[in-house]
Amino acid sequence: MIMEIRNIAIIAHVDHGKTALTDALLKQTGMVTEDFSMDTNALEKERGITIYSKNGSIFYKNTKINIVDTPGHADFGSEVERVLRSIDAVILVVDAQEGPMPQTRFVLKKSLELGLKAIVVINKIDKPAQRCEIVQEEVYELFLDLGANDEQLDFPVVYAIARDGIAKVNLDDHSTDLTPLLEMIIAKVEPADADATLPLRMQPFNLAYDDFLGRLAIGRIYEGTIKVGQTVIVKQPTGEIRNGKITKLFSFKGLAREEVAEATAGDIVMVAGLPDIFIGETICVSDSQEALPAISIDEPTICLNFLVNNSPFGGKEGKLVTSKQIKERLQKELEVNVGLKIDFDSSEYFKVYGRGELHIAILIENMRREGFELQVSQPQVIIKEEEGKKLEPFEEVTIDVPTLFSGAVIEKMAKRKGTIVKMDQEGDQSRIIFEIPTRGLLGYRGEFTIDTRGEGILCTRVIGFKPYVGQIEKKDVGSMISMAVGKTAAYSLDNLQTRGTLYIGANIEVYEGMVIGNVAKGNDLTVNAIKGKNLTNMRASGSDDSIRLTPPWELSLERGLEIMAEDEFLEITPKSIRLRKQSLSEVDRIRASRKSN
Ligand SMILES: Nc1nc2c(ncn2[C@@H]2O[C@H](COP(=O)(O)OP(=O)(O)OP(=O)(O)O)[C@@H](O)[C@H]2O)c(=O)[nH]1
Ligand SMILES: [Mg+2]
Repeated sequence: MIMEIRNIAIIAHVDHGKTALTDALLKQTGMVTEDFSMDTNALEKERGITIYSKNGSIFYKNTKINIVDTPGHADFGSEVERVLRSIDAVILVVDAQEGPMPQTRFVLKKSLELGLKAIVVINKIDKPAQRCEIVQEEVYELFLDLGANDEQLDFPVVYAIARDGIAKVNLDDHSTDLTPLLEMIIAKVEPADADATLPLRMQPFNLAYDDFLGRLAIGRIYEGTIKVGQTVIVKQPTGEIRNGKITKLFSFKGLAREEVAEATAGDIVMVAGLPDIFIGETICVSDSQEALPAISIDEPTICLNFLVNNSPFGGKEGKLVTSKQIKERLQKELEVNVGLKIDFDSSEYFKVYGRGELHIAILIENMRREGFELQVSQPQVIIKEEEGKKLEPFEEVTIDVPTLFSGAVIEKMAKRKGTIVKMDQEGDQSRIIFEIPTRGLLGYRGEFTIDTRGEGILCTRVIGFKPYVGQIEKKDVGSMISMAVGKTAAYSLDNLQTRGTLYIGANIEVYEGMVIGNVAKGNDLTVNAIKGKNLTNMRASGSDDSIRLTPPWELSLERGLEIMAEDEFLEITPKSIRLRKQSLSEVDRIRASRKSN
């Protein structure tokens, strides 16, 4: 018997509870055990965020519901975009306190444009500061604002405590599980359009890899039936074709893949046997069939260079260090990371284009965990030229802060060429929306956290390219650079820490040209950090042991990317993150700066 199929994606702003909801749906339908979470990747677990879209399925009342959980962070927007074409409706989760946020708008806009209908889940209704009614109103306005048609505007609403696996249709209903949401899905999401009699057309939206089977494509069958052993044609959106053969076929049961002999239109399945299959291509059976519309993904906004680590400490800590190894790894990444672009033309570096600092940072973090060593240059925004005019990407930044700190935020944002679009105050909390060139925003997050004592929330959304705004002055600290090779001495650091913030503590190996801290006032400063107390001078008071250093502000990958200057490289190894000048000796630096002026 063929079951009815419903295909849905869960979308929302970051942290509004998509994964909690997906997990609870899987648990309550008996697909996974109690302590399971869809955030299975090591980095996802560590950071408590979703990075990759993932799909699974549940069975309810003789219906198979394929569910795609998506990430909410703006940098992973392409992970959402690529799945939206393959599903029939979205569950839009909105936090009952925060209301619609920038990424709510982004993902809803993409969904509405594709003609998808939504079920709105107002989540976290257990929060003491929930504002369910107002939030519901705001969601309606957002739909209107984004040009939803009448059918889309008529969205059903479910209230939820996703964390506890509870959903209800009316706020004062009594409910102990997600049945009301499941019923809503069955009632409101149309069964997958499934004409099994037509010739096969299937489109992958995700790729996976298996040591034995090679590349796997996860996609939706739009028409027809797919069978193991079948000869197929792969058609690119441009019309080019190649031949292939399906060697294995899997359907999803919970998160497990279940080998099947055939699958029919409407379902989401995984196929093996097409070693060069790519996202957005069409798997079909005859050249006369039209390719399915391409899956469109927004353009990257920032870029930086990846290069071999040629620092004096290069090659000591990693096992994959050559240009060839880095190139192969980046080529592999391109197959699965649809928001990424890479230019391999230069012989000295690979130019990597991404959707934001976190998008790039996750790639680098994965690489260092695999044993790679590399250097990267400062992230730069992508400047376009259109009709002789220079254009740069702009972002809308939504900031929630205690009103006490709003002055400091406005001042800093103005300096970085941000302008206020809207300002609201509720109690002693303020929400300020700015428009700012991405270039101005780069490097601001760290300062924002300090300026708002960690109590502010900042989220962004790329709004497109606008005329270039000219020079932006934002860096008012210089770099403190080691002039010597050796181990840092507490005695020297004790003096140096009065000049700025140190990135390293005592007894750390440094090299000439390595950046060991910043200088609060003024330009770069070359220093000696390895000089110990002069031991022959017996009258010198105090010993190294009595020196109490302020704990260093240690560089993480993201901090490094954020604070690094244009003439620096961030050196990344499985064990260390170091910042260095591109020119290691002071003489070379002076020469280089003369040349560029
Ligand atoms: N109070 C409360 N907390 C919840 C609820 N649902 C989820 N949370 C918490 O909210 C946090 C974020 O939940 P996630 O499910 O990871 O959010 P997400 O939308 O998947 O986040 P990203 O995938 O990173 O965008 C977690 O700490 C959850 O425990 C809820 O109904 N009430
Ligand atoms: Mg999640």
